[in-house]
Amino acid sequence: MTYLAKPTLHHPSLQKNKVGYTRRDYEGKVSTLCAGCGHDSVSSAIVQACWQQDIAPHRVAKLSGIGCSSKTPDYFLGASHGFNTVHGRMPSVLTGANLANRELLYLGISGDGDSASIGLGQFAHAMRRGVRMVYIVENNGVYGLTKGQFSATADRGSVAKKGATNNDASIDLVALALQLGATYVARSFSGDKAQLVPLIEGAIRHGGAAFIDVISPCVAFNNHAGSTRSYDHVREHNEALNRIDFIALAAQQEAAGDEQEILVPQPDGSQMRLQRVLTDYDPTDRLGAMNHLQALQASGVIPTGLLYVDPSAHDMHTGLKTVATPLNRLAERELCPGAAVLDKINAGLR
Ligand SMILES: Cc1ncc(C[n+]2csc(CCOP(=O)(O)OP(=O)(O)O)c2C)c(N)n1
Ligand code: SF4
Ligand SMILES: [Mg+2]
Repeated sequence: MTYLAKPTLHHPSLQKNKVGYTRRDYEGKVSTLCAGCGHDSVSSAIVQACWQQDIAPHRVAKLSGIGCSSKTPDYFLGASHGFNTVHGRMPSVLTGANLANRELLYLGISGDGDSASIGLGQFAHAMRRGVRMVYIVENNGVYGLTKGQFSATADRGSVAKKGATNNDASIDLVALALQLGATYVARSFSGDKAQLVPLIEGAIRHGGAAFIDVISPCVAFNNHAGSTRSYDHVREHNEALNRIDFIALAAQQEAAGDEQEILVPQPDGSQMRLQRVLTDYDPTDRLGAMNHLQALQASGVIPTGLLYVDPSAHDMHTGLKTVATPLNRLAERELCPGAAVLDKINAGLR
């Protein structure tokens, strides 16, 4: 039942982060998802990442669509702003909120049905506009909430719980995000928190559109033999390309230790250390990444890790030249500067 709140009493000795909050302060209500659902592990990774990144909970806006995945914002960051939108419409509502106030951290939580079917157009435009956000798709290959129909990300040839085979080609959201211009693109697995938490942290720090496709098994409808989104299948075929670590803000920028290490500058002046696992993979080369991923996927591998990052990314506001101050802090004089200013704008458009 979604109204179940967790006890708010904290043990006084719980460790606090730099902004004075314990990890418990980032939790939400008690989850009502099926026991073992991958989505709960993603929620827990979000809690961990926000706490470790010292983000004050009230500085976060979490938005979602419809689905089991889209229910999860109720289960983390209970003290943050939240908006559960219509099915597939999270990206446009998030874009509008971001335009009104760019000072918040925007977390967009969606499912493969929500983003790859009804919301595909919305997903595409949020990526190409470079909306600064952490966009997470909890990808289980099915519509979990409506009892397990194949979603558009289900692999061709994969078999449903009741035995039907999926004959349709699948939509690869990572390939789409790369093609559409997202500047931080990653894939992970809900069962690998050690990989997922730093990927979310990297996305939080990123200066543009960050997309993470998290394979998040549905234990009720898509965790059987023949499924390519089951825990067993993903554990067997998952291949990490790299591992992320962060180097705190230092007076002097560090140099890469060896050729296995790539240092990616962050908007706050710190550096992200990427430890390559696959030696010839360069995550700063968009075209190379697209080719490499296609080749790996064709051989049955599920490549995970930070697949692409543009260290010099900028967001939608840069292109639109919008005012930096959140709209709710502008006074009437700034919002309605008068007829003379309007005349000048009109004259400039003639
Ligand atoms: C406009 C509209 N169409 C269809 C539905 C029915 N519906 C609810 S959730 C859902 C799909 C959810 O799948 P996904 O986004 O993958 O989330 P999951 O439950 O798998 O986490 C659908 C089709 C709806 N709620 N609204
Ligand atoms: S139906 Fe599937 S996606 Fe929904 S809560 Fe249960 S396991 Fe998770
Ligand atoms: Mg789904």
